[in-house]
Amino acid sequence: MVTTQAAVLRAADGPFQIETVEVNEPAAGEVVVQIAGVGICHTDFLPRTPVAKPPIVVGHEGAGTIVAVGPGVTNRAVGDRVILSFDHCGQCRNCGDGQPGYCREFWPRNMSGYRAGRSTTIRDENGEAVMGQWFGQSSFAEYSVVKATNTVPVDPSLPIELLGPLSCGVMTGAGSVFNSLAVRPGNSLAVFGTGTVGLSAIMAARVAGATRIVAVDRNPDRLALAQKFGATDTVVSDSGDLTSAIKALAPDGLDFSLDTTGVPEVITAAIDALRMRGVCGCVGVQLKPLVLQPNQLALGRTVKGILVGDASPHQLIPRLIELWQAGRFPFDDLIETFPLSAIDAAEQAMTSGRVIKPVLIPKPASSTPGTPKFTKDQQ
Ligand code: CXF
Ligand code: ZN
Repeated sequence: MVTTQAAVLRAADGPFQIETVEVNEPAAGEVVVQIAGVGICHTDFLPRTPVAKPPIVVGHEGAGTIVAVGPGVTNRAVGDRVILSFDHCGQCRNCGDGQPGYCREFWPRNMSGYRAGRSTTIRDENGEAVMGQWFGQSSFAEYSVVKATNTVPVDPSLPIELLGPLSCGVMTGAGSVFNSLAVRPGNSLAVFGTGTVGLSAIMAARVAGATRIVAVDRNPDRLALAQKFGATDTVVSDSGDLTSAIKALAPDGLDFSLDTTGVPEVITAAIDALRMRGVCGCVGVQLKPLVLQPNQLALGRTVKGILVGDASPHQLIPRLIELWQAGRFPFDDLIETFPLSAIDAAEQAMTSGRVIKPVLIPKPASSTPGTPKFTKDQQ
């Protein structure tokens, strides 16, 4: 085990607490990563709902340097820079189809906080189990135990501390445009909600050659940002009837729409924004029932649910990095960094809308990864 710091959520409505915890040495097929930076995603707040019970270490957009490898790991080595991705079984039909986001074990492997078999990787100072496998990584910590297969290697010259969001929010938005909707040159698209997922979708739509990209949000500042990333038109969503505002821009409707909000009324407007045979992608986490109006789908329209942008992280993340290096996908403009110890302020900055993508830095950039001192695991 290695003794280290982690942000532990002990109560659904409480603050995160920076605690000294013990992280296991890696088991077969696992590696230990010293986290250089980890993005906060709204899904990390699901343990504030009845989804996963505290105590838990969340965090699922981690990136850092491998400091230990477990038995049987041959394709990763100490010193490798990696982005951490979600867990999947690798055996089921959808994993075999290159769609790990639809793994039949996605929910227990990623949302329970435990490894398959319910063992944990983190214990607190009293030796009590803390859920340590949130999305297979629990990376709001200095060290994360993760399966080698869930790590995506990256060039060591890149700013690793900023790359974690590529594995969830950014990949979800970009993948929705490239994979799920398959936007082509000349297409038109409306994106509802301009957080990380929506803005990444807008950047991807510009890359894909969409000629009309309508950004919709309540926040005019966000819409200004959306224009910077490629939106050609903007609609303030609480300034009246959304459907009429979009119809005024595109009377025949748009080829595609993408809802990132999960709000049923917004999804309804996203469907209404479509032309005949248009496709609406729903990537927002929907907490209430969606009620469709008579004939809303009758025009040959499709409504499609999307998880993690229908993406394989090993394929899409390297492509996004190439686009970023070419100056065509400036996802790092969405990021503001915070020390891990300022996690509550970072959460507040995100939920208030001031910051789009907070990234937590567990240790100052000057501290170079070292070999952690593992003592014998008691499990
Ligand atoms: C999540 C969204 C809710 C279902 C599981 C995947 N994506 C990223 O946070
Ligand atoms: Zn996420």
